[in-house]
Order: sequence, then structure tokens, then C-alpha cells
Amino acid sequence: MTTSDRASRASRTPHDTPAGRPARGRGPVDGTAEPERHEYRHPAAGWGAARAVAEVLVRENAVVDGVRAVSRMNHADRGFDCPGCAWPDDTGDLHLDICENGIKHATWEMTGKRTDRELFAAHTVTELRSWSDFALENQGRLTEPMVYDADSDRYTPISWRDAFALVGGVLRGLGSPHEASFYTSGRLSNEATFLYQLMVREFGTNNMPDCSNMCHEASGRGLHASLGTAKGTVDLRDWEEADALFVLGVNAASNAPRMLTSLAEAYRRGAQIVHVNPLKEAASTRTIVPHELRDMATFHATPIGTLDIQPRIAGDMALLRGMAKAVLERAVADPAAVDQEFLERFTLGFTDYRALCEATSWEDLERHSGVDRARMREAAGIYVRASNTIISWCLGITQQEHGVDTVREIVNLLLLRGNIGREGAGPSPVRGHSNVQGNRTCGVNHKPDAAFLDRLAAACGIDPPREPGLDTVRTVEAMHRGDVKVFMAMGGNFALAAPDTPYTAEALRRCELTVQVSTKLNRSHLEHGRQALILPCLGRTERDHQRTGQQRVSVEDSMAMVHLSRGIKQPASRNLLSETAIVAGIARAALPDSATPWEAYTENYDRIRDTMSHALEGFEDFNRRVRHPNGFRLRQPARERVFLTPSGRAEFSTAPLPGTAPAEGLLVLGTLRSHDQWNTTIYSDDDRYRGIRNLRTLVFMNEGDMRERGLSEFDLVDVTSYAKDGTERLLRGYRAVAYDMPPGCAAGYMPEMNVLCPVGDYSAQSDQPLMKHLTVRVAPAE
Ligand SMILES: Nc1nc2c(c(=O)[nH]1)N[C@H]1C(S)=C(S)[C@@H](COP(=O)(O)OP(=O)(O)OC[C@H]3O[C@@H](n4cnc5c(=O)[nH]c(N)nc54)[C@H](O)[C@@H]3O)O[C@H]1N2
Ligand SMILES: Nc1nc2c(c(=O)[nH]1)N[C@H]1C(S)=C(S)[C@@H](COP(=O)(O)OP(=O)(O)OC[C@H]3O[C@@H](n4cnc5c(=O)[nH]c(N)nc54)[C@H](O)[C@@H]3O)O[C@H]1N2
Ligand SMILES: [Mo]
Repeated sequence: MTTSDRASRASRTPHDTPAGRPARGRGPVDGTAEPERHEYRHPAAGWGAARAVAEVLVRENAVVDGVRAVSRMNHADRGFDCPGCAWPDDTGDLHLDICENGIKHATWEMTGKRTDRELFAAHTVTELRSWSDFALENQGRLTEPMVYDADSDRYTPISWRDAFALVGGVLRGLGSPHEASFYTSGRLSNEATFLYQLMVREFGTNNMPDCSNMCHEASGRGLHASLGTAKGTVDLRDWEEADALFVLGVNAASNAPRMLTSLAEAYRRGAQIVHVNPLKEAASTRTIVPHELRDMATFHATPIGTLDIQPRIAGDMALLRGMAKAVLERAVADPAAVDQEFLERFTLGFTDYRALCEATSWEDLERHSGVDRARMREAAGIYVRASNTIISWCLGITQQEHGVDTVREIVNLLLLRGNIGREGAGPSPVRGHSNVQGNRTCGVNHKPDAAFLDRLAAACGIDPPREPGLDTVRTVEAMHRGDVKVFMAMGGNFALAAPDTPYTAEALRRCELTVQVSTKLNRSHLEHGRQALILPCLGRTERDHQRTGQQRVSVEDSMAMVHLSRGIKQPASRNLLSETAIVAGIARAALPDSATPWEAYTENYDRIRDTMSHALEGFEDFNRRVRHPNGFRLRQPARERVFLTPSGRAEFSTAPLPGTAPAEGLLVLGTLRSHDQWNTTIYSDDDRYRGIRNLRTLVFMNEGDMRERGLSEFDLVDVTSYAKDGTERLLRGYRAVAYDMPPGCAAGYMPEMNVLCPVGDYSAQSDQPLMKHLTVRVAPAE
């Protein structure tokens, strides 16, 4: 790309659109291209996906390498773990269990383009700030450490040694270790995660915000309260055994495409599949199984849904309770509708829960869910007829005020029929980032429990801090107040992922030092502290050579399988370090007298794993077990009907139903991903399955709601959000798009819409920002 090309990318930021003009999004389109709408009639995956993959490979100049690398993705033992989503790898004979979006994701990392010192020399940070987020990442891989130079307003090269010394010096100069906060995005390997949290705790704080705080915190807390285990209890084999699958609040075709394989196989063997989503996701009905090339050639689609239920946003809890009520009504005539023996032996609180269901009227259930009782009964019928049921969910459930209660309601429903701790049954949250679950297991947690800290202290000879640390939202607030002065991020794009974009940006700018460990240039490098570092690291696809030879790292998938990943590509630059080495370098600089063998750990990751096998429960004999071709499964007591709750039983919850209907004239808006993005990384302005081209600045609405506001397709609208504290936030120049969804609901894309997410509006139950529950007014543009 020439400099003038780059300059032509320059534009307004997405939240300062002048009145009456179309807003630009964070993708490549500059706001002048005409948006298009088409009806998506094809099955999910299939040729559209194949073509998209080919385009990506060509665009990233990675055809040969890309094809070779992709063929090694998710292979037992030999390849690297897909850096995309956390859906488990097939451990059977499926040798090409890959998907369009995983390929896009891996090739985005493997690009031939470079963001080198020449680029930084040619552009001030102020200039770069006017580029789109697509343009920033599209410059390619970062190649060497850079430090911000205030005099020239540019990033300039710095040696690794000086970079570490700078971080170490600032950290040592702080009045208290709690003046620093250490973010993790969910891609970090288990080994690097373990060292990272060790460094942070040895330094003296539990300030470890992570992307889980915005993602599945509610799942962890809900499952822990009900079952004593903070994870799902099923694995992929259970998915093969289930005869009913309920899939709530997940856009599988875009965000966990390999789930389509399981859904199609389930359908073929006669399982019932119920999708619960306010938006009718085009791909909830038919798919071409991603790896079945013959089906692709013949365009043979497999149905992947038997029932679609469209609750109002946040109506899931009432829907689940309605299903429970219907199950209990049946049980009056047919006692086998519930598993009496399981309830008596393993659960606590059933009688209260039954009484609550009986006392809740169908009118209330309909009002709060937006689903009529016939539908709830139909879903309950599917549930009762099935011997083995899995309930799976993602952000549609968790990013809500009552996310924890809803997760617990999922468990309530499962408990009624003993759908836990046996084959083909159980709760199955779909985690996000490829190693977000491993990050938690290996210690990234701002509220570690005493048992974890005791073991860590004994294994590593440190005295870890005991007071809880800051999570994501509280870190933003503390930086804004000036209480946190150093912000370090292991991956991710905090400036855009966190709520309330201008507020978060200001919070980062108020820091004394910001340190971003990254693979690509992003907004978080440009909204920086007084001093700032960009530390470029190896990606998961790349070979990691240390003194004792090539290293492997491990990751944990959504279903608690831990397995090794080995990069196969030549690193993007000779001046990259592994995340493990970066942590060790910073740790040594910040803690010069530390007795922890940081250097030895970096030389050979087996040594880290040896320590982990002592420090972490379930990791005994780690080095040997992880070398099994498919790795090993972390034990989950709830899977064996061992419930580590205070009562030793699975506990029913009896939370009140939340009101979900918006006030007169307002809508409830959920932010979500398009098909062509990875969180804050945007590949294009299209959303194929929803039939959108050239447009990210949109609001999906019910047709009636549009008519009421005098809006036609693509009309310009202004969107105002109302925070609990009465403050308002505004996005101008969006476009209304009619979508099959209930009245009163609206949706649009993150991260553009994070501008509308008030920093103070997080769930009292999970502390998660309410990213799927904004109260908004949509009005014709001024
Ligand atoms: N290609 C790709 N894959 C990804 C990601 C990506 O950005 N791109 N991100 C990864 C990450 S970190 C995560 S956490 C996951 C996210 O995976 P998803 O959870 O699928 O992510 P979202 O796009 O936010 O979509 C949430 C879905 O919930 C629905 N929804 C909204 N509100 C409600 C509600 O109240 N009830 C119900 N039942 N549904 C609702 C929306 O219509 C949408 O279909 O995906 C991971 N995988
Ligand atoms: N409004 C709204 N906001 C949301 C959400 C939502 O649904 N709605 N979803 C939330 C969720 S679920 C999540 S998980 C967060 C995501 O938040 P983050 O994890 O913070 O964001 P990502 O976009 O995944 O991070 C992309 C950046 O990661 C860096 N990167 C990529 N690979 C690597 C690597 O291997 N190592 C390192 N060190 N860096 C790497 C690149 O520089 C890239 O620019 O966003 C949250 N924000
Ligand atoms: Mo996530």
C-alpha cells in the first residue's frame, strides 16, 4: 500500500460523525460505498465459505504457506491449535476439521505484510489515529519493539533489553504494586499464562483483568454456584450421544463454525436441535458440514435445526422457567417426566424450585420471555422425550444483567431430568478465544481462591497477595481516576474491546506507562500512556525456538481438553520474542532479586510445566500426559456427580425473573459480531449470512418498529443509549436494517457500538458489562 493509499483511509473516528452524515465503521469501507442487502438463501458454510477462504489466502499472499499450514491445523500432536475459537478438535478420524473463519484467522496472523520501523517513521501517532482499525491491522505483522517518543509523536525502535528495563524501572518506582494492572486476552498459552500470573503475584497484586470479564464470567459463576465446577461438564463425545441439543445465544455459523459439524451429525442421527435466539440467524436451519468436501461440491445441505425460538433479548430465563413449569406439569400425570431418584440423591432445593415454577403464571412467563406458552410447552416436550440433553450457550446469555441467574436456570432445567454427570448430557458453554478457559485454569483470575494461592505459594516459593484485584471495568475506572498508573496487556485490543470507547481511551491516556504485547498494530497502541511500548510477539502458528530447541505450548479448549500446539511457520521477523520470553524478561527487570528461575523457564517450557504440575490442581504429571496425541482431559468433579458446593449437592436456584420489556419508545439493543470479524479485528464490511454488504454502521430492527419510526431500509438513524446513572451516549449516522427479530429488540456490531456501552453499567451478578443489553432510542437522523 502506498502512503497516499493509506492517507485515503484517513477519516473521522466512528463516534464523531457530523449530524445527518453516514457514520463510518471500523472496517475497510470509508462510508461512501453503497450498502447492499441480499437475502441469504444458501446453507451455512459451503461454497460461500470456500470462496471466502480462497480470497483470504490470496489477499494475505499466503497461498502456498496458507494451504500447507491450514492442513496442519488442529492435528493431534503435529500441528498448531487453531488460534480462532475454543471449540474442541475432533479426536477421531476427522483430518480436516477446519472452518472458514479459523482459516481466515490463522492466515491473518500468517500474512506476508509487515508493520516495520519505516511505517512508524513515516507516520505520527496522531496521523495513525485517523486510520480505520482495518487499515491499522492490515499493515501486517509487527516486527520489533517500539517505544513512544513524545517529541516526534512517533513510535521509534528500542532494544528488548531497554524495553524490559523501562517496564521494570517504572514498576519498581510505583508506590504500590496495586498501581499496575495486567490484562490478558484469551489467546495466551497455558505456559505463558502461568508465568505471567506468577510474575504479577510475585510483584504483589491480583490486578488481572481479562477478556473473560466481558465474555463468560457469568457462566463460570453460575456453574460454580450450582455445581461447584466453573466449567461445562460435557465433551465432544457427549455431543455425539445427545438426542436433544438446545443452543442458546450463539451464532454458531460465524463464531464456532466447527459446531456445525456436530449439529449436522446430531440431526442425521435423529437428535432434536432447538435454537434460541432473538435473531433468526440464517445459519440456524441448514448447513454444509465444513469438512465434507463432497457435500460442498454437490451442494448437499444438512438441516441443523428442528425448532427456532425467538425470545425477547434477555427473555431466556423466563423461557427456561416456562419449560421447567411445563415439565413439572407433565410430571403430575407422568412421574417419569422428572428424574426423581437423581433429584433426591444429588440435589438441594428442588421443592422450593417446584413451588416457584408453580407460582409463576404463564402470563408472567410469556410477558418476560416474549414467547407464547404453546412454544414453551413444545420445547419442554422435546426435552422430556429426550433421554440425553445438552444445553449450550454463549454471549446471548452471559452479557446480560441476569446472566448468572440464567446460567443457573439452565442448570435447574437440566437437573430436573438428571441431565448431568452421564453420557450425552450436561451444560456446555461455548467459550470464546482459543485459550480463554486455559487462562483461568492457569491462574488469570482477579479473585483467586485461597486454595489456589496456597498451592502456588508452596510450589513457587512466593508470598502471593491475598486481596482481590481489579477486573476489566474496575481497571478502566481506576486508570481514569489515576489509581492505576501502569497498564500492561498480553494481547488483545483493550481500547476497543472494553466498554465506553472514549472513556476507556481517556483512561489509557492517563496512565504513566502502557505496554502492549501484540502481533498487529491496533487502536490500543494509539490510545497510550505518557510512556508506551509495543512489544511484538510470536503467533501460535510460528516456530518457537529457545536455547534447548523448539518449544511447544499447551492450550485448553471449551471442553477442558488440554493439548499441545506447535508452530510450523518461520517467525514473521527475527526480532520477535515468545510471550513466555517477554514475561520472563519483564519479570527479571521488575524483580531483580527474584528467586524464580525466569531464564531457565524460558529455555525449556518443560520446566514451566513441571512447576505447573505442582502448582495447579489437575496438572499432575503434566509433561507426560500432555504428550498423549490428543492431550488429556482436566477432571471436573460435577461430571462424576461430585458437587463441590457448600451442601455437597447440585443446588437449585430460585431467582426472581427479570423484567425485560423496554420502556415506551425505547429498544433493548445487543451488540454482536458480523461473520467477517474476529472481535476487534475486522476483515471486511460484509456479513454474509445476514445478507449485508458494505455496511457495519447499522441497527438491525424489527420491521414494525421501523415503520413506527417512519424508517425504511438503510435510512440514516441516530442511536442514543441511556445509562443507569442517567447519562446518554450517541452514535450518529447509522442505518436501519429490517431483520427477523421480536419487536422491542435491536442489534448492531461491536466494537463500533462499544461507544454506547456505559462503563458503569455492568451486571451486579457477574460484573460483566451489559454488552447485550443497552437501552436505546433509535430515531431518524437529525
Ligand atoms: N469468527 C469469529 N469467531 C469467534 C469470534 C469472532 O469475533 N469471530 N469471537 C470469539 C469470542 S471471544 C467469543 S466470546 C465467541 C462469541 O460468540 P457468540 O456468542 O456467537 O457472539 P456474538 O456475535 O456476540 O453473538 C451472540 C448471539 O447471541 C444472540 N443474542 C443476543 N441477545 C440474546 C439474548 O438475549 N438471548 C439469546 N438467546 N440470544 C441472544 C445474538 O443474536 C447472536 O446470535 O465467539 C468466538 N469466536
Ligand atoms: N460491545 C461488545 N464488546 C465486546 C464484546 C461484545 O460482544 N460486545 N465481546 C467481548 C469479548 S467476548 C471479548 S473476548 C473481548 C475481546 O477482546 P480482546 O481479546 O482484547 O480483543 P481481540 O480483538 O481478540 O484482540 C485482537 C488483537 O490481539 C492481538 N493478537 C492477536 N494474536 C495474538 C497473539 O498470539 N499474542 C498476542 N500477544 N497478541 C495477539 C493483535 O494485536 C490484535 O490486534 O471483547 C469484548 N468486547
Ligand atoms: Mo470472548
